[in-house]
Amino acid sequence: MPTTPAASPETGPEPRDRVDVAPRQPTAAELARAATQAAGDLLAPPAPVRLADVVPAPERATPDPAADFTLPEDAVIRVDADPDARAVAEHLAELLRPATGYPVPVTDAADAESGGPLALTLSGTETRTDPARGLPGDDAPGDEGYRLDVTRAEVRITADTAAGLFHGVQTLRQLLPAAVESATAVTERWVVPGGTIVDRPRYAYRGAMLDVARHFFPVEDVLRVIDHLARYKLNHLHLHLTDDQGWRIAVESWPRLATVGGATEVGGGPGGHYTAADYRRIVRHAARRHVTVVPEIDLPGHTNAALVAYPELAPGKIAPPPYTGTEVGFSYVDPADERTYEFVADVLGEVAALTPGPWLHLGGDEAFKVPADTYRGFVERAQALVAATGKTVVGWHQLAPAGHADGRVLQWWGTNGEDPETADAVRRGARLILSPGNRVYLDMKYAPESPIGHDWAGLIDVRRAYDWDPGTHLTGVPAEAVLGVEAPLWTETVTTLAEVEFMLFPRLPAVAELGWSPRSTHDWAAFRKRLAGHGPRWATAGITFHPSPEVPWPTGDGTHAATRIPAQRPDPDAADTPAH
Ligand code: TNX
Repeated sequence: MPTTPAASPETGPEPRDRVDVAPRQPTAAELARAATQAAGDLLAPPAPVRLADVVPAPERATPDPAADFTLPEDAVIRVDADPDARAVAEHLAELLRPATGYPVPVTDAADAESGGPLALTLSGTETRTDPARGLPGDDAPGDEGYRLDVTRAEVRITADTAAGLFHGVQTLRQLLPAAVESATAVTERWVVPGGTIVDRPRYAYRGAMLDVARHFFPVEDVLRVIDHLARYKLNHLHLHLTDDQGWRIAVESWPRLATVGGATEVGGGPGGHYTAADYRRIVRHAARRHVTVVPEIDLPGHTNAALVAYPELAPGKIAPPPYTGTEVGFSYVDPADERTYEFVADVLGEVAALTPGPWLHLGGDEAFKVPADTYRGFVERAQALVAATGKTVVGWHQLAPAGHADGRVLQWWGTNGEDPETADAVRRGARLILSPGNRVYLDMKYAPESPIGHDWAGLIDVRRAYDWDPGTHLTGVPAEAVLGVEAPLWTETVTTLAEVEFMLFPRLPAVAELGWSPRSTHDWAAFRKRLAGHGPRWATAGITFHPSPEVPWPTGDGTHAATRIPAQRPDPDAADTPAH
């Protein structure tokens, strides 16, 4: 892999070029697209991939340079006759066919003789169900782990579960040349580096959040975001479905929530909402990629859109005007009216029924106008209504002062690693998802000149997103209480899929590595080099990304891409969302 970093990890990145501001301000989409295109142009033809180049870093990788595998044109994928495993094999075939142009048929074990040289094997459920083993032992892959063996003769992925096979497939994808990301056939030697990877996640919950309320994103955009998560072994997509500016999920018993409450967004655009069928499509696409959807209905605050649709829910019973600005904390549903709890029960019941995953996110943030005691009472009733649906409560850490509910999970988004109230809730049984605002808030700008984003939690470039430890981050919280990490993307300033991608890449893979890789692999200097090899993959896949100066992207003439960060001038023809 070419590594010609101009900056050492000790001294940090070189200062960026000054960017002149054009007299006509280009749109954010134009800027993001132009920056990415220029970054793509700077990327040299990638060098061969090494077994240790995978992101997130595997638990163990043992290269065998004598065992490189080359994919033959007549390759067949052989898989166990299990429907979920078979679906993973089909997924692998779909990944391989466009760029290789090979037919890549899938066959199950019944006619194994004819299959190979790609094999996906369920090692049997015995490692999970054998009571003597209990939790995954030293080598057991567990619910999501896998083993990948690459020899000259074959590539074999073995796991206890289809999820494990799926993660193994994502690893294999990264071990193929970057050209595998091409949507059309290319001539390439499809070499996979020889050796063995044994891998499993550090945390069970690894997620990202998309705010579809501030700006609405159509189903297709959400599906593509799910694909991005899956690439990096993230397994939860949290959808922030409701806020002051829009209500995005159809609720049959309260139809005006979507039809009226959904018809607005930040900046005055038309908004939109997901029908039950749309939402099911999202959930299905996610499930096929072993991603669980976590729906959030934000209560009792962040509810202006609901109040516009149903003034009876408003304190004072007067409809507020629709809101398309970006302030927070002014709205709330009337906690003193029993009708509010009927509304909460109806909405949570319908959303729960549409959602196969175990979680319902109650929001709970920034209800500034609700007095503390009233807020606690409201949350305790809402938590009970979640329990009545059979789901487990997730909520922003503002829920902490309310009584514990069985299994409840708090999502911490503070910025200083100190929060006695949250630590106390953990002592009472809560587990935590860590989303520290100053580390993983993907709506923060990378740098002062970033075309979109906020900076209230600071500027977050790749190193800042990567270089912290979820296990020790919050004072007074034991490592065992941490269920995982999640990177939220709020969309007050984010309006298109290209802008979503610009904010996700390259920070999302950094957060994914915190969630998946053992702490022993954590190493910024090594990570930035591994990550650099992904630039050509994103460029090939048409994924918009921020060409961070902290990452030694491979360049044609051996210079560091950061020294040539493009002046962020738009290419007038490049404002569209990239095709994929
Ligand atoms: C805080 S974080 C919010 C959101 C905003 C975000 C902007 C949280 C739970 N609430 O309502 O969109 O800041 O960065």
